[in-house]
Amino acid sequence: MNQKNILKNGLLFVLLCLVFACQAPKKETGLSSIDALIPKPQSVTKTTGDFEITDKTAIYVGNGAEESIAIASYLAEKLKPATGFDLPVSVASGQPTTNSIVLMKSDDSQLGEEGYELTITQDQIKLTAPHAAGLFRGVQTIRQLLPAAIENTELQKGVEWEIPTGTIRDFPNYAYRGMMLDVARHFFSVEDVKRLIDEMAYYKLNVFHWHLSDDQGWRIEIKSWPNLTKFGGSTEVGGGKGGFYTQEQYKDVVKYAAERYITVIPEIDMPGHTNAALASYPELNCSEQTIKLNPGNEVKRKVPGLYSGIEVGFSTLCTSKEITYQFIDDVVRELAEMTPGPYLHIGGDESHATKKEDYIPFVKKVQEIVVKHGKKVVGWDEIATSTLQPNSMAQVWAKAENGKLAIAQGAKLIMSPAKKMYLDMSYDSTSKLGLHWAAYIEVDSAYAWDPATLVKGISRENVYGVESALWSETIQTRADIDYLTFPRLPGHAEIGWSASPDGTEGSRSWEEYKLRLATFGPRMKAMGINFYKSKLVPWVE
Ligand code: TNX
Repeated sequence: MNQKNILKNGLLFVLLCLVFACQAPKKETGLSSIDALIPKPQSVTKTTGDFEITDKTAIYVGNGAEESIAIASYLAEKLKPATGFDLPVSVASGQPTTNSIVLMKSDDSQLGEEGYELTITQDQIKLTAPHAAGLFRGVQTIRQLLPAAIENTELQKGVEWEIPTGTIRDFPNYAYRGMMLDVARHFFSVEDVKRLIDEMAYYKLNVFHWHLSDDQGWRIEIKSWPNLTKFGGSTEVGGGKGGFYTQEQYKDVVKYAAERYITVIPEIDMPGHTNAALASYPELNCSEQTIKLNPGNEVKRKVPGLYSGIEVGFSTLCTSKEITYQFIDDVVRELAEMTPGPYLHIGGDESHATKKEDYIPFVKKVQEIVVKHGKKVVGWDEIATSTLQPNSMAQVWAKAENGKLAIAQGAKLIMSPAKKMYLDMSYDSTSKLGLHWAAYIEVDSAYAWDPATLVKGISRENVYGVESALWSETIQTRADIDYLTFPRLPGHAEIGWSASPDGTEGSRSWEEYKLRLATFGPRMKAMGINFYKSKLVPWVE
């Protein structure tokens, strides 16, 4: 054949393939579940066959540790509604054999704090991990290996609850994989927060960052400063009634998260983003404030009123008053007392109303207060313009330069670049929810990048982890949270958990990932998640 003919035949072949593919019936199931896991495990070895969960399946824990029993019971509970099976959980005496799911602690320390190994044969599922957190992460893999119908809350008849056989060995790339929810711009109930925590757990996230205060609302009860919630908690963006969490509710959420091996990091944003506090306690203001709501619309008054707009950067605590630090000390003390996790987030972003020469010593002082109360500091990237405490971390959202300042001080970074990880950015110009000051973020753009190569001068060893951020100016309901969060969060979860094939942006393949994500359509649907049905994803029906 001459060159022309080769070209002609090649073209014909491509054309035929295209026509054929167009006419092929839509695949119903997409990839096998073991090929579709999100986040992608470090290693998967498939064998042929299936393990089937039946009403005779028993769950065993290999040793009596209370935590393992709790995780096994969590699994049984997750399996119950759709299958109708009430699988017994018990401590194994001897070697459990056929038709069993076994959870066991191992001394495979290579797997680290959250790693696990899953060995599935036709007779048995064996989940082992050196720590309880690993067993819990492995249970999420078991859920994802089952048919999507497993996530229904109603009984599903006629489904074979099969899991493909093979071995999965898995552990996270980054130690910190978080999500932030802003409950200040709009308030969300304890129930909504718990649901989000459940959704995070499914994708193996391990940090819930709770943005508890801002200009529009103060959402956490502080017993020594009761007006914060009494006044500051009484509104939200758009003028709705707002709300706040009692300390009991806060502790309940912390416990709920801990049962899912998720650490809560509470944030009190300061010195800016503090209008709700300033309106609640006049003494936190400097004598007179110029409140800039819009350029050309400047108001001078002693104490600001409550605020329900969405402008940023107009408020500041009075950094020169002693009472301000008494206030912060009390807030940090009460928060630290009910937060078992190691970190408190001090905000520090967009303090445009604070003079630079006041901001720098302020951030330094606040870190000292946090450390005095036994916690480490996380703050938005701006805090790196001050002197950081040895264990403080900077969360890079806007300025990579600030990230580099933090690195130069020996600090680690949490990567939340707004152009990639801000879940409040709209998908495209037709999206009805969200803002777009940083970017429109379609599902592919949220996924195909790498935190260790995004910015020159910030590399793998500087990055402690990644965090998705959901600001709530434009969202009010659980369905709204879902819509902006899904399906971008699974992609972010993978960026945090799964090492990108060769550490470069290009090696995280959207073309490969989108086929896996497509199989999560039915899963999200079964979970009742109001996700955005991006046209870029070949959703499985
Ligand atoms: C910037 S990100 C903010 C928030 C807004 C958000 C809206 C950051 C540290 N500050 O106050 O809610 O943009 O996208």
